[in-house]
Amino acid sequence: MSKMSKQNGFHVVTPLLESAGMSKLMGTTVVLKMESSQPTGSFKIRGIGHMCQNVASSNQSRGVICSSGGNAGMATAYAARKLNLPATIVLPLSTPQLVAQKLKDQGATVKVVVGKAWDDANAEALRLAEIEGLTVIHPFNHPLVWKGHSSIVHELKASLPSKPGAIVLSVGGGGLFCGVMEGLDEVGWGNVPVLCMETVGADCLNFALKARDLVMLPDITSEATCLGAKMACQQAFEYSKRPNVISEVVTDLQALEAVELFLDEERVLVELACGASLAAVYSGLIPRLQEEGRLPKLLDPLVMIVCGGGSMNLPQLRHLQAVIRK
Ligand code: PLV
Repeated sequence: MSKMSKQNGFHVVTPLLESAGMSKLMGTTVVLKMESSQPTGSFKIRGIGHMCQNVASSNQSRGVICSSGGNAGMATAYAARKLNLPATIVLPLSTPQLVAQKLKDQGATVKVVVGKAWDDANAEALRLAEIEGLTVIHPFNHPLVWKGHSSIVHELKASLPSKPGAIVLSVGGGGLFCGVMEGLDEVGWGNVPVLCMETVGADCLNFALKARDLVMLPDITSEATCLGAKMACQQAFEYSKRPNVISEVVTDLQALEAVELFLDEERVLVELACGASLAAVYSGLIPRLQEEGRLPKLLDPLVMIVCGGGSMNLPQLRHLQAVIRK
């Protein structure tokens, strides 16, 4: 392992770009934190890379295992390869085919379970970890993962001229959200409004908030499989009770339309999981929340965390267009 990767982790400092199209739509400056530019295509490398480094530095691991909807697995496989650790990635059946190939290309062992939700893959990963003596890398529920993700906020602090008017992000199990909240507290931005976006059928955080209890979704019915954890992590549920946190849900169609518009306007192809966040702008949700008095009128600058996603390419986009618009 090189000295540099030891100091800086495996992630890169991502570009922060002003979006002309979104700024025009919102009537305020919208900036894009381009996590799609990370190695393996999503923010996941921040937290997962940090955790894998921790595991490697203890010199006690025989290898790592990660259950994943796709991106956490790709980040684990990438970091493990750099650290010379064997990696096993367990995927649910719903994960697009292209992910398994990418994982194998990173040298990981891939197991696909029969269940279609991430939770099914997780049960199998825990079982295998026990039998094979592997270290579990959780895709979202671990303080080291949150710590790694919190670096996003430190980068924002270093490059934004002022405190964000709001931050928009996607929630699967809530790891990204926990990391951002931790980072906001650390830089003294703890009262910045945070808009948590999910898709209908992968909306575990919204479901729990409505129930006022950390309950489990009966099933994952969204095509945004990377948001498909049936239950949010406890820490995400705790953070979501803060008054500056808003939880909202969009349909798969709204997320897809956002992915398409983003590709047209910004020339970057992202996953539906990321489309959920982009839809907050493109579907008119943010102005509606402002009218309802749930978000302040002056948002300058509105930060969109473009979480990205490596489980997307043109054939996969065409597949989703067919399935969602059928
Ligand atoms: N995806 C996880 C969990 O899946 C995974 O295994 O890859 N945006 C993208 C592109 C993602 O891949 C994920 C998580 C999220 C957002 C949500 O992040 P989280 O889980 O930290 O809230 C089931």
